[in-house]
Amino acid sequence: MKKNKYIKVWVYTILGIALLSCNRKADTKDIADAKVQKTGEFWYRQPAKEWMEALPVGNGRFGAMVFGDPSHERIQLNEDSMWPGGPDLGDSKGTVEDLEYLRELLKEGKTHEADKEIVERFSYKTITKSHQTMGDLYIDFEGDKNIKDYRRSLNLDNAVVSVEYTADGNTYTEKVFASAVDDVLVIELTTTAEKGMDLSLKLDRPEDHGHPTVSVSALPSGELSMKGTVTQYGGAVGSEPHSMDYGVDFETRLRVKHESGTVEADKGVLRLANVKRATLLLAGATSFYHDNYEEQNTKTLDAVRNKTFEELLESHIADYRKFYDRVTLDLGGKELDSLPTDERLARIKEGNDDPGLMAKLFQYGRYLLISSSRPGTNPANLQGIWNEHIEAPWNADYHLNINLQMNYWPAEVTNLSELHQPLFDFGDRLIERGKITAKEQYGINRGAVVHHTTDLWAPAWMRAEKPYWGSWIHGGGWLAQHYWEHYQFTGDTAFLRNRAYPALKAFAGFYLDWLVQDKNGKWISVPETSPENSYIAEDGKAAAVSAGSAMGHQIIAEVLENTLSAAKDLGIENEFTEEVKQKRKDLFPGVVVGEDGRILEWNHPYEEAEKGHRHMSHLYALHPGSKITSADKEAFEAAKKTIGYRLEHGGAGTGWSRAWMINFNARLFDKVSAEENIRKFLQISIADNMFDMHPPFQIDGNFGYTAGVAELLMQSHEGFIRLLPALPANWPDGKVEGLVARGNIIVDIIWEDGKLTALALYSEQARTCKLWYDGTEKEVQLPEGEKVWFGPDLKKE
Ligand code: FUC
Repeated sequence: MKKNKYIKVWVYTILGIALLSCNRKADTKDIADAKVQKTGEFWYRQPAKEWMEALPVGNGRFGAMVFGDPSHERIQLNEDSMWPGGPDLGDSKGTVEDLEYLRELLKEGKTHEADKEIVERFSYKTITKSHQTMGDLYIDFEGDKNIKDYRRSLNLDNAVVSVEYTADGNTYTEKVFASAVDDVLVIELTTTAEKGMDLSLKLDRPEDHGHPTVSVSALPSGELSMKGTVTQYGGAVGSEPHSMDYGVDFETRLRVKHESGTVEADKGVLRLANVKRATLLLAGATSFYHDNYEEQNTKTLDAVRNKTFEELLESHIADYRKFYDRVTLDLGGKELDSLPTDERLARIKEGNDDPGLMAKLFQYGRYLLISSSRPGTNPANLQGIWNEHIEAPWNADYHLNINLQMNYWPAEVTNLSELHQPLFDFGDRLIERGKITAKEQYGINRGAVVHHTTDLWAPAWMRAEKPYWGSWIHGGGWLAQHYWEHYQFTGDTAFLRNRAYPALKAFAGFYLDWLVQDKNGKWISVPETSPENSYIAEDGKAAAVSAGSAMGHQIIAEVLENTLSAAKDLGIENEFTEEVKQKRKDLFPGVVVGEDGRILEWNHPYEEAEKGHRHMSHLYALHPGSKITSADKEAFEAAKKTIGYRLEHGGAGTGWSRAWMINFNARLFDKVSAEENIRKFLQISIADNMFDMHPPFQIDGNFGYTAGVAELLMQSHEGFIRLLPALPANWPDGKVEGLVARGNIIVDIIWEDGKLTALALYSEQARTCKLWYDGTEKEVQLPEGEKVWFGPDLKKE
């Protein structure tokens, strides 16, 4: 791949954009062809039989899974605020005395009692609520069709799902997209058949333990309306049996536009006869966002009344590409694009290579973030927004001991910084609740604590039926990293002042009062756990709660250090920062290398109950933290050993754990393991619709993979830009454009035979920047707002 070829692609790109923006009425084909296709599509020769074969669309808040069934089509609907429960905080659990008691137990070595007491005394009994489906749109086509040449696809360049087939010499099409600009789900059905199509449209929603959850009616306007309240039957742990927990109210509204034929409402079903083309417009709103959510749907649908399908599509694509087009990744392998995606995946499972599909999977992570997290929406949950359940696995909630954070690992480095915003909005709500929890549960008045799971209502309390997974206090400390990194990447000082510093200060404040001094004068965190592992206590039995843990101290160290750096950049120096400095200085170290050369997971060299545990918490400082680098040889080597040991004992078994492993491999410059783990990720953890599987479906692995691929190509956490630090050998030639390095530097890299051939850097501001490639270090000057090219020797071209 030569630079001039690369420039040519850019010229086409610019031409494409110009074409898109010129003021003429475009038709669908024009729009799709207007630009050189970059990533292409996932495609299949058959409809989805299972939900995990269906294809997702979303506008950040509202979306769907499209099955593409030509006879009985199912469009499963989702909205990100479909939760039971409400913003009531409920009773807090635990007191300062309880905390003291627990610390005493640990001092006396009564670990098993501590495990029991922490749950008894602190665990809040209300269960985390489950995110729920918004229901389904069913499209039933009448008559048998002799279907041929069936094709179903998700175009990643345009964010459109398409279905196409012929029957009896006529062509049928379906196109589905979720527009963020117009806030509607759009479905277009067409046929070339002279007599058109006969079909019926039905909205429905699963029951909650036998209780109906919606009522559907045809409105005088000819629209179909599905209304309900999100419920959670069986409510809360410890509540009355059969009680019902009520949550947000919602309405889903369907309007149909059609060419030729007729549309009639018949008892909550819309019947279309002899239509040659129909555009279905769906709006979905809830009381979480709008007091009058029905009126909101009317507004939404009225606003698009006079827009044609082509106009809706055109503005959808332009809006989507604003984000998506910022990054391209070419690893070759286009020749396999003629094979359906499920066949390509099957080939990988048989041991074949497919860098082209690996590149698409990278872009899919970006596609999924654009589709499930937009400014103003809720953050992407364990399933993004895509969930067909009333009670989803792990409630499709927000797990804070890696999962929610992993969702946002690709946000900055893959040039989607704005899409990080929902995490900060949610984080700020958690901080408010976490201040109350800190005060009521632990008697700490100057800070916030957030435990390990939460839901739409942002409770910060401890929910720990089992201590090893629930009694963990660093959900907030880990989130603080994201506030800091957003500032590191963007340099946005207003964000630092108004959002990041207050967040850091809240968690640092909590830690200052939480830490206790051990007999050597070191500040330690008690009680601790190492998610979600246990250790073998002195009596040979597994225990979870401990005095100190590697991850706890690594997170605390990071929060304290970032608080100080933030304060410095803001010119803040006071008693608080002085105390942070002191406690950081005497904090018990988070990275301690044991006698066998591995990093200790707890303060003592305990044996792990699960040696191959999926959580590799004691490597937080390697990734997503940035404390362990090759500059510290001992810790760097110990990290390698720690990973090797986990893997030898069956580690990285779940999708997200494997994705984390790829990020570790990148940070350890281990391209051989990276190649192997990427292959295993696709072989074991990727479903036919390219969703990550824990199993079951969990979207964190998709996002973690995308971040991992970026880290293999470029890193910037060491104060300089490291180029191609761990390029897998099966990606010998390639090109990446638009990655972002800390300091808001846009990085394009071209490589051949595994060697960098050209590099381009762009910065809005004139600045100095340090580069590293293959042992060569160089300081370069970047002019303001101008792309600069460098050769393999890092000299300007
Ligand atoms: C964490 C993990 C589990 C799962 C759950 C949603 O608790 O340990 O593997 O991913 O979150």
